[in-house]
Amino acid sequence: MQRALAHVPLEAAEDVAPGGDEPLAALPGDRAPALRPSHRDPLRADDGLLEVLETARFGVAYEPIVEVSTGRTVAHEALARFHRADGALIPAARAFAWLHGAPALFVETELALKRLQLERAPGHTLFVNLDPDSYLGASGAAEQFVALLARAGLDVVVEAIENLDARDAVRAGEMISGLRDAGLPFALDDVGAAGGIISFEALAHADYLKFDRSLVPVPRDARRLAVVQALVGMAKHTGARAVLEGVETVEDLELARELGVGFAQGYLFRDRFVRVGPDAR
Ligand SMILES: [Ca+2]
Ligand SMILES: [Ca+2]
Repeated sequence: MQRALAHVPLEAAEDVAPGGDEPLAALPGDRAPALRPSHRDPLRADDGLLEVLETARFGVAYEPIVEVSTGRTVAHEALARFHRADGALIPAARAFAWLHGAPALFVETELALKRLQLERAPGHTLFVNLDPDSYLGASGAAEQFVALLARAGLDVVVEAIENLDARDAVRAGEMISGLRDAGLPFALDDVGAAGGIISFEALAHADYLKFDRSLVPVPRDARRLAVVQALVGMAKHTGARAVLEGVETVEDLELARELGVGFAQGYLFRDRFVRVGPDAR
């Protein structure tokens, strides 16, 4: 599934606060919070973000997805990075929250981000995050995303970010149908995260289930683990592969093994992170 790791070792934290790396567990990933445009002031929201967007100062953090049984990197997840000219990073979640209020710019930005992520992919299998609000954000956007991702010359898996309310769930469903029609595999992201919505449709057809990092911290709740075990058992029947996110320690990796989860992702593998900055092109 994956060729040799030519780019190892580098790094690419899930997110990096201005000034340094942070462990993955503390960070929300590429998932944009449910911040609505009415809740923000566009002027105050601009802490250099507009300039970053206008000058396309984008980067990518690639996190390895590791096969538990062999320790091999089998794929990477691409995470968007927003670099100010002074070198500081604007947190991705903040940037995406702002972009939700500017749909056309959101689509344009996401297309540029995806192009970069595909172009610089460190391996043959790449997981990319796609938000229904960008997928459906403009007329013709869905077709552009599908064309870009399906013709990438890579094995692309689309991580479907599910949102918080019923209307968003409908949009997520629409995106998942579109991806399936295009033959693009998809991963259900952040399974088990508080506030997530998982439909039977999504569960039945997902190619990957990515279990949310909130599952990992100790003390581990026996009933939640039982739910995960049942989902892993279900995945064996549907043919989906399971990924445990937020793996930070060898004990976390052991948890993945015990649960029968085939793949792991997280800060434990930080020596294999790969980062591409805006000036690397
Ligand atoms: Ca993701
Ligand atoms: Ca995730």
